Amino acid sequence: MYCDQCQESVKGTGCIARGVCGKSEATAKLQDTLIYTLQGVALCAEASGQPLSPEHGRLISESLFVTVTNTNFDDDAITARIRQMLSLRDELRATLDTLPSHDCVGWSGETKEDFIRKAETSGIEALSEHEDLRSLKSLILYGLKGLAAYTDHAAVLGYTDEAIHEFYVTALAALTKDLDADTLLGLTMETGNLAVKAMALLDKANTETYGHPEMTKVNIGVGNKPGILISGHDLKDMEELLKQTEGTGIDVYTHCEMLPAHYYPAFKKYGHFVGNYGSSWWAQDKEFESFNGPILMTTNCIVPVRESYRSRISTTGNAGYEGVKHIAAPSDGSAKDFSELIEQARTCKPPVELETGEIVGGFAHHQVLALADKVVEAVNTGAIKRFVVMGGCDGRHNTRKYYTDVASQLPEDTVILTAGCAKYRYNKLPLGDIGGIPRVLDAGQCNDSYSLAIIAMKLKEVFGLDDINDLPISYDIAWYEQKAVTVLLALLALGVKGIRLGPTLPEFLTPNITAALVEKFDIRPIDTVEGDIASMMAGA
Ligand code: FS2
Ligand code: SF4
Repeated sequence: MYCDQCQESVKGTGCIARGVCGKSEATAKLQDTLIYTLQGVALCAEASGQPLSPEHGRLISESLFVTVTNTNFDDDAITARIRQMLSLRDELRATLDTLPSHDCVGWSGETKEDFIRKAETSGIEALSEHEDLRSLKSLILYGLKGLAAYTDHAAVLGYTDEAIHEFYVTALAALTKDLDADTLLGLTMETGNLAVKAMALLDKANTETYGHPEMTKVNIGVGNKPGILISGHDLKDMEELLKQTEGTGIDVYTHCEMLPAHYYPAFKKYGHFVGNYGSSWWAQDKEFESFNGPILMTTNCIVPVRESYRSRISTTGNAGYEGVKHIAAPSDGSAKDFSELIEQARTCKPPVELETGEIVGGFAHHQVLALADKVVEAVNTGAIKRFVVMGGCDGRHNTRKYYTDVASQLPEDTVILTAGCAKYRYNKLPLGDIGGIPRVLDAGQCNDSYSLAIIAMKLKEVFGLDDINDLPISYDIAWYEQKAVTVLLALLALGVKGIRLGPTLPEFLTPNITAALVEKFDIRPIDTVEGDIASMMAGA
């Protein structure tokens, strides 16, 4: 196996025997073969000259999502996906008079072992012999994976965009071709443009379905009834779980990236939606143990499951984990059935209390723009000197203490704008407020980074500026998995320059490609806490 797609990839070599994330060699290879199969689908779709049907576009979104870090560790589920995508490729291929000449169009396999073997010649290393071109292709592929995850969340709510499906064809087909660096750089920027579209689509889907997030205080303590814990990013699953648990005497809690569900008006009516339990994804092994009740993982991030809660955890949607119960969506489109979780919860003890109090969030674009007068006045009077966007991902490594230290040491006239699980490094610090505006404004999940871009563009308009980079906003982004790559490409496509990226730059970027990004976008690695704060406060 060879995998370098996340920030925790082994430095210098990538993960080559087993993933730091817990991904086995077989799982990694199956995921590579799934991507290779999608390349065959894309080449055949491109050659047909016909747009993908919405169903086929959806299948590609799901298949890409399955390969995002910490989403699916179930070899049988990935094998089934490969078979499904091979038959889609064959269906498209049968319509062609002339076949594209590439192995991904013609190869075939049947068994899991065939698919594992195929990865030996079709993984990331096969994208190009030239390391810089491979680096650019990796950047496009990883951006595409995150983009697909967001697109799939929107599709679950009935929102689709053909342009995104068409881009899957263009980008996946491009991975099979000998293209020069300029063409691949252009495609990288196009991935950013489509990432903006995907995040806008998901924002529309979420807010039209569940209302605009509102400023909300979320309880971080526990009640005295048994509960079900829901994690991941899928708001439709959240809705269904709340509906099905209503009146059962079972409480519902969020974990990690599901925290922002509390901010949506549609979910506030549920009295048994008690609060958020615990913290970031990587702490789940301990926190799931002490939660005591059933846990539903709707997407990433899953960490290797401990025996102590194996019988209590389930996956759904694109998430999967070998040996763990999977709750599939019925093929007739009816609601998923969470009754087993409810029955199991009745036999469980209430959660062990980890902490008490409240955290505040819900500052997506609609809420912040409702406060725009207050915000603009605070900037004009000098009460707010600078905004620092600190969105993105959290991760296991101690080096991420940098973000806690930056948050706690930033001057008191600064406001942190955040989205994603990166916030768990500082969202419980007593940072106070500026004239009633909290110093940490949480927009929501990682996809709600879109909100931060909308806020910046609105401020640019209000302050009559020509360039988004003239705003008193600095970007100190933390990345871990491929959705953060997508968010980064979206910010670059929107013209944001001078982004700090940490805790380390991606392993898959070669020195030459890093230099190109530095030259074009002034991307920089994080440095010392003191140095970065001084530099950000000076507008650099
Ligand atoms: Fe955090 Fe993990 Fe949101 Fe990422 S819970 S790193 O997948 O998507 O952010
Ligand atoms: Fe390694 Fe990250 Fe790939 Fe897992 S997803 S195998 S940790 S690079």
